[in-house]
Amino acid sequence: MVALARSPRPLPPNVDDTFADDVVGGLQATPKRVPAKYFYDAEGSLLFERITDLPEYYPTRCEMRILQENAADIAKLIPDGAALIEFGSGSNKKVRILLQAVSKLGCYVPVDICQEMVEQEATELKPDFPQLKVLPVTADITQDFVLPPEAKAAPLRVGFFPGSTIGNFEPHEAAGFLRHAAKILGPGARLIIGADLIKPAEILNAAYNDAAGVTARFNLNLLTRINRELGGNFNLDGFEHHAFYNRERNRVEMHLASLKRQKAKVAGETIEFRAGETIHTENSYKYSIEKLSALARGAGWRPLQVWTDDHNYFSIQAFALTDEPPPVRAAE
Ligand code: AVI
Repeated sequence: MVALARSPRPLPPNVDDTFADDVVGGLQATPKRVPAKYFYDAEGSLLFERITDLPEYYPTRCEMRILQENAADIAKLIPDGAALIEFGSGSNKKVRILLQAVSKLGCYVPVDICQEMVEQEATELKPDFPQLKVLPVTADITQDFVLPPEAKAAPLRVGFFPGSTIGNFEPHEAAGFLRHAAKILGPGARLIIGADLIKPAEILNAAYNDAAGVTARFNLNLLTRINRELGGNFNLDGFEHHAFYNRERNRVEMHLASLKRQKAKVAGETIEFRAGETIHTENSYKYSIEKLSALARGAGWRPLQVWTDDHNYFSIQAFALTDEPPPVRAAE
């Protein structure tokens, strides 16, 4: 993403400057783009929850089924007294399956950028897991953050990163995240990752172009958010949701395509669109088991075990930190 000097733009009060810089910088770049993390305002988070229930969107159902069918096996990787750290925890429905299967967890640390969400989900676990020490942390999982002392003092830390969120990183960012997780979790750590697998294009195209149009609303909500928070004037009728599987790069791309030649103002800047020009809003990479293993190995993780569903649509992959330090890489 282009780093922009902070400009004295006429923004509505309380505007988040990073959001403004990322959006304006992305819309002034060629091709135009906006980082996918900005989908998740309150409305975007609700729409994403609806996506996870859509008949065409298989990942959540497949991952839940893999967790349910293999919970006892997966729980064996989480020894007594261990701290379970969930990266980007969001809703607690997946971790509940693990929590029911582990016997004596030291503590559970959900980490999420949204303080309200992470605290509310932690509170909701209380009635069902009264003995469990839940220590929520509000942090951006891609940045350094400090674990609570109980988690640091635990004999072992196990990371949990479900949902195939790793697929929304560029591959070099995914490798960077795996190295960063190794540093946060420390010696002897284990990591359990949910990752979507490569599969026929028809299934992927349907999953991101649902008949009810919820994914289209999720994508277009980004423009609504920009209009509201950055004083934008996008005409939502002038843009259309486009999603397709890019076979060469093993990723589903989401775009917002301009239906005509038009202009929009964002944070005081005028952005021009050609007819058919798109804003690239998301990549969702699909991995083979081997490719993710190779990425993890490069970050210092040794593959331990893999679980998949009957169709091989989705995978849960477990890794352990090797003793050798991860290879040093140039800054990403
Ligand atoms: C959150 N993430 C893993 C979803 C995905 O499938 O890449 C986001 C999403 N975008 C459109 N539908 C769902």
